[in-house]
This record gives sequence, C-alpha cells and structure tokens, in this order.
Amino acid sequence: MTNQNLPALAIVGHPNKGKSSIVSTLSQDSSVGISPVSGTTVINREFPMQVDGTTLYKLIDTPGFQRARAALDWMQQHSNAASDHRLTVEAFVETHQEDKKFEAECQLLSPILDGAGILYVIDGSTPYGSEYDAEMEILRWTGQPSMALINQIGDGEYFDEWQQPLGQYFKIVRNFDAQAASFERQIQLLTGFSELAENWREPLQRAAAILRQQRKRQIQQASFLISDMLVAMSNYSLRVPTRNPENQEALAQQTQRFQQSLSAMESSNRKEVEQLFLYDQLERDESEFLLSEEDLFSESTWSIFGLSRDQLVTTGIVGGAAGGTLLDLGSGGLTLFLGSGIGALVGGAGAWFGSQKMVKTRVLGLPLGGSEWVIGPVVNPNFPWVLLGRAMNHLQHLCRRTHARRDALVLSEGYDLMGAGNFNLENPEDSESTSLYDSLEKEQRSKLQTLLSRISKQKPLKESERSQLSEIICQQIPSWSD
Ligand SMILES: Nc1nc2c(ncn2[C@@H]2O[C@H](COP(=O)(O)OP(=O)(O)OP(=O)(O)O)[C@@H](O)[C@H]2O)c(=O)[nH]1
Ligand SMILES: [Mg+2]
Repeated sequence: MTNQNLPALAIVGHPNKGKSSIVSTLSQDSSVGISPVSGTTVINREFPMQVDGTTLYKLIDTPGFQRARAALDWMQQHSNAASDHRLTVEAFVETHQEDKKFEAECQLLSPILDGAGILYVIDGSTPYGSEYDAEMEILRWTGQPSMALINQIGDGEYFDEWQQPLGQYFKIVRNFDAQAASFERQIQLLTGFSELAENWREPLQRAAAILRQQRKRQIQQASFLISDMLVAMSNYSLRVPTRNPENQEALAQQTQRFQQSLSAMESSNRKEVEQLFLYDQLERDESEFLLSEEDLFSESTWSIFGLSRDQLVTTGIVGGAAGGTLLDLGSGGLTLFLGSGIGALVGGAGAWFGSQKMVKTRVLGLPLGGSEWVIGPVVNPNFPWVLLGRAMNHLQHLCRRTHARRDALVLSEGYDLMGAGNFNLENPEDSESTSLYDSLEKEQRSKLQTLLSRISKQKPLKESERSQLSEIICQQIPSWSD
C-alpha cells in the first residue's frame, strides 16, 4: 500500500521523449538509464528524492506507451459512462497483466492507479500528431492529478502547435527542458503540482523549501571547501633533498612536480565540490586550452582569472611606479586581453607576470650534510585570485547543470565568470565578460582583497575570516541558479 501523503509522480509519455531525463533531473540521480535508443526503459523504476535520509517525494520512471490506440479501443468498448472510466482502466490493467502486447501500458498505468500523479512528457521539437490523443485520453480516464511538460530534445519549434491539444487534457502545461531546466524551474514544477492535489500541497511545498535549503547548504559547503583549498594551495611547498643544488635541470623537474601537486589539489577540490552536488562520477573535460590542468600556470589562465595589471596597481598589490614601464593595457582588463589576441596577450601580460615573482625557491643545508630545495610556496599575489576565479567558474557550471546530462563537464564552455555577461570563446571581442574583481561591489572587493592578500602571504585565516570569504563566494551565486 502506498503512503498517500508521500507525493509520487509517474513520468509518462511516448517512447524516447525524455521521460527518464526528467526523472534524473528531479531526483538529482545520475544513475537513471537515459539513451537515444527508443524503448530504453522497459519496466518501472522508482527514484526517491531524499534529503538527510527523508524522502520528499518519489518519481517513477516508466516505459513509453506502445499501443495506446488499441488500449483505448478496448477501454471504450468496455465502458458505459464517464463515471466508470477509472474502473475501466483498472479492468484493462487487470485483464492484460500477462498480455505481452500491452506490457508497457500495464506497467505505466499501475503506479497511476496506485495513486501517483502524472507528469506527461512530450517533445516540443517534434510536431503534434493525433496518435498522442489516445495516450492523453487514457491518462484522463484515470482521474489522477496531471501536468503536461514540453521537453525540448531537438531544434524544431512546435511549442505553439502543442498548446491547444495539451490544454484540452491538462490544467497545467509547462515548458520544461529536461537537461537545461534551472534549479528554480525545478522548484516551480513541484510547487505547480502542489496546486493540483490537495493532500500533496503541504508535502510538496515542504519539499520545495527543503530543496532550497539543501541548495543553499551545498553552495555554502562548497564555498568553505574552496576557501580551505586557497589556503592549502597558497601554503604548499615541496622539499626535495639534493646533492647538487646547482643542477638547474633537476630543479626544473622538481618545480614541475610542484606544479603537478598543486593541480592535483585543485582537481581533488573539484571532485569534492561535485560530490556535494551529488555528482559522483562526473567526467570533466579540462583539455580546453584555457582551463587544462597543466595550464594552472599559463599566462592565459592567469590573465582571465587573475587581476589585470591595472587592478593590481589599483589594489596596491604592485607599486604604481611599475605601471609606467609596462605596456598599458587600459582598464578593459579581461575583455581587452582577449580581444587583443594572443600575441598582445603574451607581450603585455608577460611584462607584468615577469614583474612578479611566481614561486619562492630556496636551498637549505641539511643538519646531516647535503642540501634540500624548498620549492614554493607560490608568492605571486595574483595566485589566490586565479584559484578563486577558476573554482567559482567550476561551481557555476555545477549549479547550472542537471543530472540528466551525461556529457562531460566542459569548464570553458559558455564561460561567464560572475553571471555578468556571456563569454564567447570563438569571438572574444563579442564578450561582455567581467572578471570577479569587476563584478564585486567596492566594499566586498576590498574585503576580498584583504583576505586574499593574507592568504597569499601564507598568513593563517581566522575562523571569522574564513566565514567572510565563504560569504563573499556565496553572494555571487544566487543568479547562477536562475
Ligand atoms: N538535447 C536534449 N536532449 C534530450 C533532452 N531530454 C532528453 N534528451 C535526449 O533524448 C533521448 C531520450 O531520452 P530519455 O530520457 O532516455 O527518454 P525516455 O522517454 O525515457 O525514453 P524511453 O525510455 O526509451 O521511452 C536521450 O538521448 C536524451 O539524452 C533535452 O532536454 N535536451
Ligand atoms: Mg526512459
């Protein structure tokens, strides 16, 4: 017997229209079977949405209708009046339990007859056809609360064409892109459904509130993980005993090891943040030139995520006097860097990168003879800015992703650091991107500057400073969820 107060939603429709994708998004579960092959889902499977061990609602993934027309014919032949429609559907399922021909129909109708609400999914990129009428009619006969969702799989646009037929069968018709639905849109779906079923109003509204809290907590925990990573990476140094401290080639090799360790720290932070958002096996594509693991130290990554020379001067990180000797890059910062092409980037950026010492490397004598290199920490004041910018870019991508996506997370795609404009990799000149620095209010900017500057000087952060840093990160997030 199902718990009548636990909302259960059966996702139904034609085969291959994104039913399982919607289940995956709404249950935040990447294990749901999704594929371009029609008929992937052959039996029902329940996916509970749980937060802190409490199930908020469950979603039932079902196979697509296979013989809706024939099923409806049977029902019409066995029905005398509208008052017996639901009983007729029940009789249909009972009669055809063992009938292979109506296996899909019996599967998908069972949870609905057990009390599940209906989310009927169609693909708005393909045209409406009368073959859908039988499906919608059967669902109406069950008398269960229902909502229609227009998914978008391909490029076609038949949304208007669908409105009329769907409107005849469903009180609520929503556009809901299974793969791209924002978090806010997902919440709206739940609250929309809460209007349809009296006994679920309270549990679904509570579910929406709990999901919002969960999201807030995920972002907050991520911000602490990021803060701690900034500190750990800025403090990191590598000690290597050496018999020949003058050997530059060997030192270069060890410096590379040092860089790799930093990259690994960043990568493991990303993994932890992904797990917070319930992505366990997320594949990441970091091969793009801007964001690859190796180029944590590249000039392009530094000029995009770090402060521009002007910003460094403004914040007092480097002296104003140095400004005169450097190529003037103007106040455009990021946009200008990219707009001017790689040649200008290297010439211009190289000048001010060069003016700053990157990594502190020392040779120490060992008590029992011999020496050791101490490589690190990174002392360039831009380093924490670069790390923070990269981490927030990653966090932004996660906030905008849904669990229905099975492709790799491409960090440079649609790069848009603080939600302040779209970054266009193909045509950087068209970008309206703003750096983290530019997107901050003056007061926050100077707070952040103070904190990052402490970090860069390897000073420990007090608990209150760690919270301040986390708060600044969190404040940048809300708009990413819309
Ligand atoms: N681009 C895009 N593709 C989508 C979207 N939703 C689903 N798809 C793709 O459409 C195909 C079918 O998606 P499924 O979620 O498996 O569809 P289904 O209705 O459960 O299919 P069956 O179980 O076979 O009935 C998959 O290749 C999905 O990746 C979407 O919102 N955008
Ligand atoms: Mg499926």
